[in-house]
Amino acid sequence: MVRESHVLKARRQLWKPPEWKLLFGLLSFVFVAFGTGALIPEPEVKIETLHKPFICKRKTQRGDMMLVHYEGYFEKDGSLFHSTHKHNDGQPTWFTLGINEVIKGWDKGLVGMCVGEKRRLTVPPSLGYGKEGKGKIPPETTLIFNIDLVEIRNGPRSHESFQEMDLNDDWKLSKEEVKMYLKKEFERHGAVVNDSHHDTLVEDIFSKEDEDTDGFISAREFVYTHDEL
Ligand SMILES: [Ca+2]
Ligand SMILES: [Ca+2]
Repeated sequence: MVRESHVLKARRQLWKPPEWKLLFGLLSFVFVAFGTGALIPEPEVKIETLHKPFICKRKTQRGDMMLVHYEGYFEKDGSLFHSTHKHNDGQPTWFTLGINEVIKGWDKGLVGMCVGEKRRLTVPPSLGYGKEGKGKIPPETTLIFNIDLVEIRNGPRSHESFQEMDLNDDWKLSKEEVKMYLKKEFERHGAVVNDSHHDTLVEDIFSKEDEDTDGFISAREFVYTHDEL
């Protein structure tokens, strides 16, 4: 789950929901680190490739946005609990890979996937909805997903986004570069924010992303910081 800082919470209160929604993708790299891994090895997600397209120009990596159709079943009795074909007005759904936006089983099981590929994931409870369950999902439930990848786009944490932000191509982001990018994005979405707001936001981003506190966000810090793997 993405946790908001107090600054982001303040932003959300200032802006109307549609603007917030647009900005959410951009700001999703502002999230808090999770603790170090557990001592007991986690059960893995089982990945089966049901269909692999002949041509594959690009494979998914962490930070990419993925558009998928999927069906979710309970392993126990094989019953369907969700289908984008049936429940989502028949529309596929977007998410960003590898940033805890979706269950861990998806973040782990949908890397290296091609457009047109179909996978079946068997997700143990610890990589799904855990001991608590959620909504229709009872506690301690193993889930099976059939997932079709429809489209890949550059996400906010992709190398492509990094390159766009890194104006002088030195493979690290200065505060000025991050500020320029935010300003451009805010303007593009029609949000009016004054300079001091940008500064606060930049400071907030650096406090979380600049792990070695050298005053720059390196490519590694940008793409991989706070990933659990
Ligand atoms: Ca730079
Ligand atoms: Ca750094």
